[in-house]
Amino acid sequence: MKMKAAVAWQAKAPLEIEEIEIQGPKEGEVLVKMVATGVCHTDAYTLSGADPEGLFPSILGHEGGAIVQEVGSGVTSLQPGDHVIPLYTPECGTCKFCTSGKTNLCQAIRSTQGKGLMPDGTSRLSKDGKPIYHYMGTSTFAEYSVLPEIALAKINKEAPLEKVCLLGCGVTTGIGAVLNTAKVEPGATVAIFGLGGIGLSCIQGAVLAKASRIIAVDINPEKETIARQLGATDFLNAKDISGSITEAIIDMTDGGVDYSFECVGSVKLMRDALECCHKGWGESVIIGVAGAGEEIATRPFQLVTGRVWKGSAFGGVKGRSQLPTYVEDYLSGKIKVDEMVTHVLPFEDINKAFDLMHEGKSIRSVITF
Ligand code: NAD
Ligand code: DAO
Ligand code: ZN
Ligand code: ZN
Repeated sequence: MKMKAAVAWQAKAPLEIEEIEIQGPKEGEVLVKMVATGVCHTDAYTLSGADPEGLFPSILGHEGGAIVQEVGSGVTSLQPGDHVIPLYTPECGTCKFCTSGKTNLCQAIRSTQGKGLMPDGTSRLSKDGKPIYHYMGTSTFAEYSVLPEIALAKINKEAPLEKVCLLGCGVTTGIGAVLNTAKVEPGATVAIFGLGGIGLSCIQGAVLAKASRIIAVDINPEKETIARQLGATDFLNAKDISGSITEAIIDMTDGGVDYSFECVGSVKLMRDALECCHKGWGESVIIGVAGAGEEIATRPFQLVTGRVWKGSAFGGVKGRSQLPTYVEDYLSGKIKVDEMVTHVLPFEDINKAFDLMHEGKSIRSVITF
């Protein structure tokens, strides 16, 4: 069938709203109608050309809220009318990764997803007979998308999709990194670098973990208000610090923080985040995605003396089995999502969402269809 989609024809160019073709679901696949999608920095990163996995032309977007329209043969866990959140980190439940109890990184469809294709090695998206790539297995910047059953989390129908779409990436990633990856304990001190949708959600996670001190760092002074509203105890504008940000945080915390989170994608900041951690036990979690080919560095002695460097994808959350609980936590008021939505834009204005992000004016823009 035909649908409207925002096509990324090439890197560094605005998306173009086009009428394209989408094929129905094959075996094990599901057709969903998108109700809303957030725009995450990772979409901008891929569009910038810095993503080594970036493929063009493609339909970007991975923070969706949708309703099941049609299921392919063999699909048993979903039916038309179900409300779902697309998962760029699927959960098959049976692969070596899913059964390890050690990671949320299911690998069942990884090889084809990374090539912009469905598990059978083909695309369901095309324009005038020419294939268009899927993106992160989700492609939410379109009226419809086809996903494998294992890449859809069924959620409570009472949850507003134009809000809980942000649980498809930003909010879950930040909260999960704090609670699942770092496992911050009550009374711990925390530093968070970068206060976009991810970093602000780390603040929420740190509040839920009952951290005693939450130091929020950004270069945009306008982030201070929302950071404090969400529970940050301190705000540092990195541009105002005369010496190094690392020294400033070490001085504020009697030797460094217990946990830090890098939510920008800067390898320089990743080093700062590690080195502002306390000797002997401090742990730093990399969440930001760095540019293609970039590498992190520190003196090995930083690790020899007890600091730990780790990373987190989708907050360590298993999408099908754990994300529905995040939605329930939103409905009960435990998790804040509405506060992240600074702009709601019609699909036709999707490029404005990228402009607002680059200008530092938005936390999350939500696109409605
Ligand atoms: P965003 O653009 O909304 O926010 C980034 C923030 O960082 C902005 O507030 C900006 O002012 C700030 N910043 C920029 N340079 C800085 C500096 N030198 N020091 C301090 N602050 C600085 O981005 P987002 O959507 O919150 O995403 C953040 C990062 O997380 C991106 O790299 C994104 O690709 C990545 N990400 C990772 C995962 C994951 O699972 N690991 C998931 C989603 C996003
Ligand atoms: O399993 O090898 C893998 C890749 C899983 C993808 C995880 C991506 C997380 C970071 C990218 C930012 C997502 C918006
Ligand atoms: Zn994202
Ligand atoms: Zn799996």
